[in-house]
Amino acid sequence: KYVIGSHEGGLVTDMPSHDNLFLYYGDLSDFSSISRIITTIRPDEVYNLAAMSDVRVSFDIPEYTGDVSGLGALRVIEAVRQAGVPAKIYQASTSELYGKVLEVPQTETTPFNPRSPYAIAKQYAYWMSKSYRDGYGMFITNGILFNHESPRRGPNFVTRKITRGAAAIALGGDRKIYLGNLDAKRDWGYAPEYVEAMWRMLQLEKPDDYVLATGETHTIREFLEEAFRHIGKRWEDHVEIKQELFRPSEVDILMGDASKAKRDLGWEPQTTFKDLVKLLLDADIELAKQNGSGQS
Ligand code: F7E
Repeated sequence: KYVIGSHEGGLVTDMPSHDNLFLYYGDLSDFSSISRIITTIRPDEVYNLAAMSDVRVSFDIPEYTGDVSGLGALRVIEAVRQAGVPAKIYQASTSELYGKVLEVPQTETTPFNPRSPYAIAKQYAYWMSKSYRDGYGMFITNGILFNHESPRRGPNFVTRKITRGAAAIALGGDRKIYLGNLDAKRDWGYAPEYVEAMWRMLQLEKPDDYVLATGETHTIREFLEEAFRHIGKRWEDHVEIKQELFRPSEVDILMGDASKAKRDLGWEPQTTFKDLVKLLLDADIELAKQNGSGQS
């Protein structure tokens, strides 16, 4: 619900602020709030990273997801257009657009085949971005990001769910981790590297769309194996499968080819799968220690 800007007007007063960072209250489902912020700040760059981003939850609240993740993007773009601000816009597109994939690996030219209300909302946002770029000549770029993880990942996503659980177990907690489909394959990268590439996209002369991915794919089971290898335990002793955590329709395999980003942005991911699992796990072990052993 907060929009970050670099201008003091309309500041949210109950949030901590920093010398060059100001927070405004806004809501993607409310055009007037977005429009007011854009008109007040007159930004040079807009990064629309807001969404109802939990794919499984999008099956429970499809209408809300369409409103925020789909129409919400249109509200941002339209607010910029109406304000007449020459802002460059980054739209957070997603590998979920590929859905039941029609090609492996996926590139910027792979056809979309979305399988969830989340992915369909994001497809609307993707095409709106393209349409305003072509129709109005606006600088709008779609970053088609494959899964990007960090210690800040919400605990409802699979990587964090596993590393939080494994950290608690490592510190002696008697804990079960409840999971759904372990066979799905994901291309997981390290989020800060992806954010650097988002910024690079907006420094280009001409807007375009870019896949950001590592080019490697691993099952959820492999993630579990790697995390539990670090703590010297067997994941099979701590994981229980729950039917309700399966999705009505699954995206089975995601694996991206980021050659275009390498060519135009000079971007290449640095963090390997093994490094990523270790980094996420170490952060959760540290957090669990601070919160008291096994309590994270
Ligand atoms: O699921 C499987 C699940 O929720 C990954 C979002 O940021 O990345 C993210 O979407 C896989 C799926 O992420 C559990 O079925 C098994 O196959 O961590 P996730 P996601 O759906 O890939 C894309 C790029 C986005 O754009 C999204 O906004 O893991 N899985 N068991 C599970 N997943 C969850 N969450 N919880 C489980 O218990």
